[in-house]
Amino acid sequence: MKETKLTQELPISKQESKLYMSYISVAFIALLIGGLMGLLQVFVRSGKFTLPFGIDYYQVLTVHGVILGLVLTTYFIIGFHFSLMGKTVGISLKQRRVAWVAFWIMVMGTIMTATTILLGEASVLYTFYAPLRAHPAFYIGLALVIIGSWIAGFVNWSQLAVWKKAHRGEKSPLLAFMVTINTLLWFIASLGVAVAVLVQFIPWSLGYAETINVLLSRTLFWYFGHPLVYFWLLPAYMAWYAIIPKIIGGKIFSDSLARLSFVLFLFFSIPVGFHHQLTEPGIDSTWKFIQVVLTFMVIIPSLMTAFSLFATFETTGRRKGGKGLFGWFKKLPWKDVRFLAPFIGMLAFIPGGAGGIINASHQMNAVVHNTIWVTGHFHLTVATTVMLTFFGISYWLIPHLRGRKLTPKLNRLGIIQAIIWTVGMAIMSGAMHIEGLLGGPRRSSFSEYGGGEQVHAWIGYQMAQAIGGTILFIGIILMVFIFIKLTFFAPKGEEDFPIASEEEDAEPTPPWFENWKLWIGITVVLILAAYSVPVMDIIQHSPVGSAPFDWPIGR
Ligand code: HAS
Repeated sequence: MKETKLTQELPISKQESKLYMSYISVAFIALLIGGLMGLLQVFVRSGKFTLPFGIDYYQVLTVHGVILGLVLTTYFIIGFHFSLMGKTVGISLKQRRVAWVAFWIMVMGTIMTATTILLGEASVLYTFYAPLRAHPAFYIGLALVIIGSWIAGFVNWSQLAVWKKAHRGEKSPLLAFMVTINTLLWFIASLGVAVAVLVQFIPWSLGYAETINVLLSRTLFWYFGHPLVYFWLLPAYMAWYAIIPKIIGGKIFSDSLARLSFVLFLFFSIPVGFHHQLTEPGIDSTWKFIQVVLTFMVIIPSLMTAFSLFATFETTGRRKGGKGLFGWFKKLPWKDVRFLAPFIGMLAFIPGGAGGIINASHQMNAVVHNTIWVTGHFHLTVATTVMLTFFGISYWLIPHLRGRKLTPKLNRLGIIQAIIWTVGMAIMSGAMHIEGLLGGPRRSSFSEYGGGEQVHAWIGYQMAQAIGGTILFIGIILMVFIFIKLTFFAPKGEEDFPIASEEEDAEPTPPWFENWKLWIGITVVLILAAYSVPVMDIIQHSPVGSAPFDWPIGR
């Protein structure tokens, strides 16, 4: 197989920039709205604040989860995917038009879903667990968002296919390969939630079905829900593997290792949803055990990533003259926010990942499940590791797309933003972890639980969460300010789109990495092996389904 330059770079036209920026702008609007909801939540949970105008806590919590967990992430990721594909394999006029169709379908779906939540007709949280029922427009809106995201993924696949036709026998650019894996993962995973929404939730919420199979709906949700977290994580890994080395003046440690870790994510991120259902009755413990084993397999590509990044950092630091055991560390560009923000994200993933391993361990899950520990876990992983990396990407991507420069002043402001985020999140997420270990529940408004003894131990940590949450909200305001500056007001100029090349002495990438049929085949076999029997069992042996509950109960 011929080796192509890893840094194959194509110019991005104004029309393309407009498309990519549209996706990314929705993400930043979502950040502001979702962040404000987060602030209200921590205030309510401190016990010192009640929501005005009869606004319901669970309505606010639903906006927070849906808009940050589903809207912000999906739009930013699709905008980032398109930029990477546009830069490495190109986009045709027709593909761009279809990408706009995807965007508007997603926007329509988002508006439908958001309206139902704001009208108080869908306070069902982002997991929309049955038997809580939302207005049908909530589910229809979600289905539209998913359909739009599929269309965007199909465009990405066709972009790679066109490139491959024109470059027969060459390996695909690393970033295009990674985007293809992530869109495949998303498509296969979201089939589960699409089936739940179309076959179960929509007919049930419209009144065509009287009851719903609760266990089946949750199983289909988590079939989607866990790979969802890797759909968030992999774009961060794309930046860690292929962008950060260029920013620090280094090279990619190994193209093959990076591809292998992405392929392993495709295999192991989907057949593991039961680790979210370890306390759920109705699923045989053998199948839970099998999926826990597979969960431990999905840790391996993250450990490979950690190893590869350490290697890149050390090699680059030493090349720059770093001496001794840790001298290389000082040579990293600490004053460059494009590096610092994602680096803090990497550091946060060390305790974040360790927390995940605790969650996945069956016995320990019994201690933390449904406590606010889990909320602490995902604020470290998605809200710190992933978000700080997305911010790090924004500092070069937005000026690149807008034909502007990241000025030293904005760089400094970005560093302050990253520090504020780190301090706020350390306080908030730390307090959540500890309160969770003391039994504090998640997904719940403030309550004194009839003056129970245990509750006293939680109050101090809930206050700490309010303090951490307030600091974080300041971080959000600052980030939105930087986004506006970078988009509209930063001086005109050219900002680099930093794509790294591989170390010269790395082994060539084996051709079998392009064997997509093999990767998809193994993924499907693993999914069928982990899910067929338990899902049949759930369908055949579930108790009678549940009638709907509307929130507030008795409405
Ligand atoms: Fe998780 C619950 C298990 C990773 C997000 N997780 C959640 C929920 C979310 C979430 C949103 O098994 C809540 C869902 C809900 O609403 O109920 N999680 C794991 C495991 C991992 C993991 C095993 N989670 C993530 C990531 C997320 C995320 C990533 C978002 C992006 N999680 C669980 C389980 C639950 C759960 C259970 C259910 C709990 C329950 O009972 O409800 C693993 O993927 C983690 C592996 C990661 C590592 C870390 C590798 C470290 C790296 C950094 C290297 C640092 C460097 C810095 C290089 C092993 C790669 C260099 C430093 C120098 C000094 C130079």
